[in-house]
Amino acid sequence: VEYSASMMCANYGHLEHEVKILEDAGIDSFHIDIMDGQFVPNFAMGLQDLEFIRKATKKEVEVHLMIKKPGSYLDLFINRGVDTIYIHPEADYHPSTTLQKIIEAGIKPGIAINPGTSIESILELLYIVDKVLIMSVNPGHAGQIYLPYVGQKVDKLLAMKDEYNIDVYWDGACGMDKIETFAPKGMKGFVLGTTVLFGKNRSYGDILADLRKI
Ligand code: S6P
Ligand code: MG
Repeated sequence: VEYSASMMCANYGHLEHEVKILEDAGIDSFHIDIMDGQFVPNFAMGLQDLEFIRKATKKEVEVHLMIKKPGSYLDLFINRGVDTIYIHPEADYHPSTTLQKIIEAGIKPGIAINPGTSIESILELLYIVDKVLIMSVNPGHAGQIYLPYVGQKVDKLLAMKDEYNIDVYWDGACGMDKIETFAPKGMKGFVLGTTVLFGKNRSYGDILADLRKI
């Protein structure tokens, strides 16, 4: 199971230190949430943050674009050493073209699926992408509560992962209970934010060690 740190939840006063201690704690990758105030009602993380974190670590960096028309802004994100780019299909007129461009840039393509978006509506895209980020909260903010109706859809997608050759990842309100439930069902990885990793009175190392026991 892979664990990714949702860096919008990190302590920005000591960002370099945060990256370092997350690495030492054994985090697998860094998750960068980019929000444009249009596709989602919030602003988060910018290119400078991405650049800073990219330079600070050799681990994988994944970019989660919560922006309108991601295809129009792709040039800003390729050639920055990122490993994965997730787009939201609803945000793009031609998500397949955008995903193709991501592939041509040598980056792993991914789609993020909102709680209210059906798998049926993005079925064809599953043939294009390697990774699917399933959202268990509406995108826009950290620290939200889990939307239980997403559970059924998660099960459905996990049952399809071998046929479509995709890896499924979880984003939003990820706690120990979700990992215990969905890792055995084949969830490849989890994005960790305020629910389980950040702002606790325990070290990242202790928390990740507990998660690794699952
Ligand atoms: C949500 C964003 C996520 C959050 C993550 C935070 O719009 O895409 O990556 O940062 O969910 O985790 P938590 O545990 O605070 O929900
Ligand atoms: Mg995210």
